[in-house]
Amino acid sequence: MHVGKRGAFIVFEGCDRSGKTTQSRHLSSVLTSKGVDIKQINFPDRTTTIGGMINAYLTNTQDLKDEVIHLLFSANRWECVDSIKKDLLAGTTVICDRYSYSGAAYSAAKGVDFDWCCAPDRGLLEPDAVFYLKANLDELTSRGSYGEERYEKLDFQRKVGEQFDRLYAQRSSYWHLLDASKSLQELQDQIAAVADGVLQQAAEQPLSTI
Ligand code: DGP
Ligand code: NA
Ligand code: NA
Repeated sequence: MHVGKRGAFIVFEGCDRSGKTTQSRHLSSVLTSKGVDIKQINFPDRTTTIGGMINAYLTNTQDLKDEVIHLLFSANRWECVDSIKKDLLAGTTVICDRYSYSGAAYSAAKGVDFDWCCAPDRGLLEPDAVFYLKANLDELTSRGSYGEERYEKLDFQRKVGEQFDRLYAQRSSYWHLLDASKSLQELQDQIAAVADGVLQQAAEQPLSTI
């Protein structure tokens, strides 16, 4: 294990189809080409047993109470915490597509109490940076229709967006707001400009928890 500087924990958040996945992959390849050791992950991690239950819910083969699926999404993050921590301490930068903020935003959008939604994720690792891709829902749908999964409906995505805005309003200093309607190139440049500083700062700071 590499002794010394830890890696940074970088999270991408936003509504479905806001471009998170494209941007997180792009940042991973940019940093990799600069010689940074990168691991890319995403939540939900559908490969675990809990992830399989989440997948059944999202693909509408299984119905679950709002509180139950909420806790499963949180448990899916908890089951990865040790591996994320190990990577960060070994000097690997972890780039993560969705995290606890999706947990709060999607369940609160259904009307579940916001503070209750945040509680199960307390104690998870705190990101060094959150890139919030704020989408204009009308522009997003003009790019094509949503998929078939449970949450992929315009009215629901609007509510999710309101909850992300609420999280942004009470944000910590490490949130970065990005206008998802900008061109891929503009977004890539904006993210890359922030990322170097994030890596440097993270290397000097101990890990903390939410
Ligand atoms: P994705 O693989 O990023 O498309 O995510 C699948 C769907 O699950 C997407 O609609 C967002 C939603 N989602 C992600 N994380 C959570 C969570 O923690 N709680 C809830 N309720 N939904 C989530
Ligand atoms: Na999706
Ligand atoms: Na994704």
